[in-house]
Amino acid sequence: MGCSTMAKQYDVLFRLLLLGDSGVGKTCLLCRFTDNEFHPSHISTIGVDFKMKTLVIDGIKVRIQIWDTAGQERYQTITKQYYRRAQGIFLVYDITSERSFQHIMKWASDVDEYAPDKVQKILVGNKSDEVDKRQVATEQGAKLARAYGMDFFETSAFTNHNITETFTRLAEQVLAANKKDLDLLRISCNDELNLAALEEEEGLCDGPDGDQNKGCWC
Ligand SMILES: Nc1nc2c(ncn2[C@@H]2O[C@H](COP(=O)(O)OP(=O)(O)O)[C@@H](O)[C@H]2O)c(=O)[nH]1
Ligand SMILES: [Mg+2]
Repeated sequence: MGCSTMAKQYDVLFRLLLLGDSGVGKTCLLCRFTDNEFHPSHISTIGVDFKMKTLVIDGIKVRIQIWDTAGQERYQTITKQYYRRAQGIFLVYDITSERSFQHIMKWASDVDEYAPDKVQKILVGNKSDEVDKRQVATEQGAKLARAYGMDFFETSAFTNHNITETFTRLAEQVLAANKKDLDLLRISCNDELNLAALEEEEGLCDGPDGDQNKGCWC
């Protein structure tokens, strides 16, 4: 495997996916995390393809590419391809919607079926600011997460509650799950961390130059 001499903007690139029913706040979570913006009135069927953000975890520059669904979740036309490339998945429900919580089981079974075995998952109960409209108790979310062996956060894209924590936690989990591969690469590349080569060798070239955030339509 080649060790590029070009300086990298990041050490490793991971793909994360936002899954959950339409309207739970996936697009808002993403816009809050990457741009610290909240647009209450945006059209819910319109989403972004993906947005990027770099985090530094244990001294490693982790660039995360977070994929949203642009309304496909409504019509259940999310392709298998979309799952296959994911290293981490957010399973998102809305604490004011019992239905969205029940559907987590369906989303989780799709993940089991289509995503790679070592994919990391995290359960997210969004809209925690909506205290009067709550239909799903915190304990219900925590219990489901325990049953699935996932971490769990309640978030609010509106108030910015737990947003950074949730995205960082999943990125940390993905990093830990891929640590063995990263260490191998690190050895083969001597002193230069060139973990992005992992991605490039898979033919998934999203170079640091070509990965500007796509326009957010929200
Ligand atoms: N109160 C509240 N509303 C939210 C929150 N996140 C999203 N929303 C609203 O929920 C609706 C659906 O959000 P959106 O991000 O489009 O959901 P998506 O279909 O899952 O992408 C919009 O009207 C948002 O303003 C939140 O944390 N709190
Ligand atoms: Mg959306």
